[in-house]
Parts: sequence; structure tokens; C-alpha cells
Amino acid sequence: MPKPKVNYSLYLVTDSTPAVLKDPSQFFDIVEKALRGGVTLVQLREKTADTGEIIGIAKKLHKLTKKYEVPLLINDRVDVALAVGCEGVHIGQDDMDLETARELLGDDKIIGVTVSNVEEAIKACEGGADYLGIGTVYATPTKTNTKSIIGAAGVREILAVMDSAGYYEKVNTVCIGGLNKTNIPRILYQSQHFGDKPRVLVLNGVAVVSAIMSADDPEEASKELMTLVNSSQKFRGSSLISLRGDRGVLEVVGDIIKKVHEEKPLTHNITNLVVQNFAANVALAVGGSPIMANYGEEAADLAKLGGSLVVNMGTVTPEGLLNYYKALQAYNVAVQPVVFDPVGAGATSVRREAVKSILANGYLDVIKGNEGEIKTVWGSVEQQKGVDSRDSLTPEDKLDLVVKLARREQNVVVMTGKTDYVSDGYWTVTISNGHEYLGLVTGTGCTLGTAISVALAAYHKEDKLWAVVTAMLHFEIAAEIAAEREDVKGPGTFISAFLDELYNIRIATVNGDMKWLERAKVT
Ligand code: 3NM
Ligand code: MG
Repeated sequence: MPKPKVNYSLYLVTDSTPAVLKDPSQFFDIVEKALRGGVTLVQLREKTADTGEIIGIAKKLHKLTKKYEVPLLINDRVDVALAVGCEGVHIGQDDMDLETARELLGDDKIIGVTVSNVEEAIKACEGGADYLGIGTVYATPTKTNTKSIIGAAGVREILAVMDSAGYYEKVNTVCIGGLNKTNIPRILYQSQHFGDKPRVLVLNGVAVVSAIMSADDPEEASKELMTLVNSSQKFRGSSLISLRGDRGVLEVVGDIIKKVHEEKPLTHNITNLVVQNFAANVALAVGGSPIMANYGEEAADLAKLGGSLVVNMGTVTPEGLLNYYKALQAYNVAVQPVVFDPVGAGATSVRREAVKSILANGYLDVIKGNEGEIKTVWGSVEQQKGVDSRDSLTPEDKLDLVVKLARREQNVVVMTGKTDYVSDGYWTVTISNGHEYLGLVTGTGCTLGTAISVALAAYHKEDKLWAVVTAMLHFEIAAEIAAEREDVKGPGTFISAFLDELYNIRIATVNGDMKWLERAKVT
């Protein structure tokens, strides 16, 4: 019999201890709901029951998993797997050794091995493991005797070494430990390893216990997790940008603005009270449809409307933070883009902590900030003066920082300043447009985030980087044209002229007039 083909995307590991499974009578019901919700692999992990009892449970479970054509593996107990005739086993470092397990089970069974470091990983690969369960990624109450918490960096290191040793293509990988809908997008992005070759190494899936076993609705929970797994591995950086220098690429700017104009995409802003009105006006002028809704509970409904989210922490509060998390998760689940504006990130310890928890709570498609803010998001501890920007890095260092951060976060990072630096971790763009009046009017940085979110809503599936660059050119060139107008005498008259020119650029572009783009100072 050939080895069953396994889809490792969403791997349910069962647990019937009271801390995880509130009502033991629900055990099979929960697993069946999870199967209906789309889990692709099931492991029976039963650490306390007697052998006879485990075999009984395993037989019943195998009937169920077969109905959904999902393989069943048994934790640790090769004897139980043999008695039941299921598809394989999962063994920990303290369980039966791989060689013996393989001898007993034969080549047509699946054997997975728990590994938490490079040595264990290579040993398991050499021993013929079918997949590695890499963990413990994050601390979890489900397993308290974990050896080490390895985080995304630990997973990445294992993938890298598997690749150099020639096992990346042969042995599958899932990660485990503390995973749930708040961190699955993040771990899947961050565990990616960029090889020297233009290739990204990724996990085959994620394994969870409590995120499904303890869920109020295991079917819905499984569906959500599956959506996150499927949507989280698609970011491969910009494709269009490789044509840079070619006029054809600048034409894409026109396409994106036209698409915005036609679709009028929703931009949901959770933003600070200083800029709400101005940001809504900018969104309208560039062709978006703004909703300034700060209550996180509304996000699940709004996220289904195909728009984007701006999380702007300009006036952060404890309650506000919870709203950010809720909204962020809702947009991640709906696979709609999120722009994070870490306003004043380095100004206070509260904001520095807020940045960390926002990063840990979901995937951010774009992070936009000034130099100080981007440094803080990267993790540099440096006191920022209020929300103002400070220029201290050299252009090379700025570029280096946005590339590093974009690689770490697997997203697009924008560092604004007199020259703006943009990167998706592969490609970089610098933009030197704009006008000093932008610095004399409150909220222009924040509203740039909103403008980006509009272009992103329309074009994130095609090319996130280019959507961001388009919004920035539109925004900054409008500022230049406005500032040069004769009726503009200073920051006050600038505001209304700026809104006019945002609108004028859009209408001109829709009518095929792209003269404004000749001002683009892009490298
Ligand atoms: N193995 P939850 S962590 C079964 O690190 C198991 O090898 C781990 O539970 C390992 O998804 C773990 O509820 C428990 O955090 C994972
Ligand atoms: Mg384990």
C-alpha cells in the first residue's frame, strides 16, 4: 500500500484533559465538527487512559476521520496505531525511537517527530520522518512541560538547516504550541526563511490543540483557521516592480487609480480623534469610501465588505487597544488588508508595549511611520519627542531598516520623511515628492495611511507594493501641485487646495491625463 498523501495545512491534535476539553462527552462531536470545518489531519493524543480504552477511542475516531478522508495518527503509541490500522504515529523526543517505530510500522505509515532544535530536526530527517512537528512556538497552557519556546526565529532556523541539508523538499513541517487565530498569520509569515536562491521556505501547516478543542464553535474555528493558513502564504513581494524604470510600470499607477475610482473601496479607519474628519475627506478625494468606526465589534461585519482597515494608534487607550485587536483579527480572517500607523510609537512605554502587542495579534499588510516610529517597530528603544519625527539615520541605513522590517514582518514597510523609503523585503522604492506644507498641517502622515489603505483595498491582490507607491505618489504630488497654486497662501489654504488636487489627479487620470505623474521622483 502506498503511503497516504497528507495535507498538513491544519492539523488537529486532540486533548481530553479537563483544562482543554470542558465537557468530555463532547469529544467525538468536537472532532467531527473540526473535520466538517476542514481540518486536514488528526492526531489522537491521549496521555492518561489505559491501553484498552485508548484503542477503543482510536477505533471510533478512525471511523470518523475515514468518513472525511482525513488521516489519523496516534501520539506515542505505535501499538495502538497497529491495533487500529490507522495511518501512522507521532512521536516525541522521549517516546519510542524513530528507527524502531519505522520497523514496527513499515514504510507505508506516516511518522511525525516532535523537534525543538536544529539537531533534533536533522536527526529526525535522517531517520526518515515524514514530517516534523516543530515547537514549542509560543508558551501554551496545553503543554506545560515544554523544553523550550522557540518562536518564529527557531522555526526559521530549522527550515534553513533542513534546506541546506537537502531535506526541505522531502520532509514536511508543521509548527505547534500556543497557535490560534491571533498568531497563525504571523507565524506563517515570520517563519519563512529567505534562502540565497530567490526562494522562500515555508511551513506546510500548523498544529493546534486548544484553538479547536476549546472553541465555542469548533467547526467555525476550524474554518477560520483554515482560511488563515491558506491566505497566509501568498505574499511573495511585488512582481511588477521588477520592471522598474520602464514607463509601463508608471502606467500601473494609472490603472490602480482607475480601479479605485471604479470600485470606491471601503476604508475602515480606527484612528485618532485629531484626524478623523481630515482622513475621511482625503479618503473621499482619492476615491475611497471611508467609515470612521472605532468600535472593534463592528469590524467583523465591515471586513466582509471587501475594504481595508487602518489601525492608527495616535490616541491609544486601554479600550482602544482591544478594539485594534478585534478589528485586526476580523480583517485577517476576511483576508482584507490592514495598514498599521504606529503614531508616536516610541514616545511612551505604553505605546512601545502597544506596538508589540499589535504586532503579536495579527498580520499587518503595511506598516507606515516616520523614522522614529519605524525604529520602534523594529525594536530599537529610543525616546521619541512626542509624535514628531527625527532624522538621524543615513539614507543607506533607512533603506536597510525598511528592508529588514519588511522581511521580518513579510509585508510592505514605509518610512516617511523628506524622502520616503518603501520596501516589500525584496524591492525598494524611494520617493522624493511632497511639500513642506505637509509638515505644517496636522494629520497629513495619518491621512497618507488612509490614502494607502484605499489603493490597497482596490489592488492588494495584484500587488501590495505598487498599490502603496501609487497612493504615495498621488498624495505627495497633489501636495506639490496644491502648494504651488496662486490661491494658496499658507497651511490653511493649502488644506483645501490639497483636497482639491487629490480629487483633480484622480479625475484627470480617469480621463487618461497622466501629466501629473511626470513630477514623480522615484528610484
Ligand atoms: N506539543 P495548543 S506544544 C501537543 O511543543 C503539543 O511539541 C507541543 O497546544 C510541542 O495548541 C503542544 O493548545 C500543545 O497551544 C499545543
Ligand atoms: Mg508534541
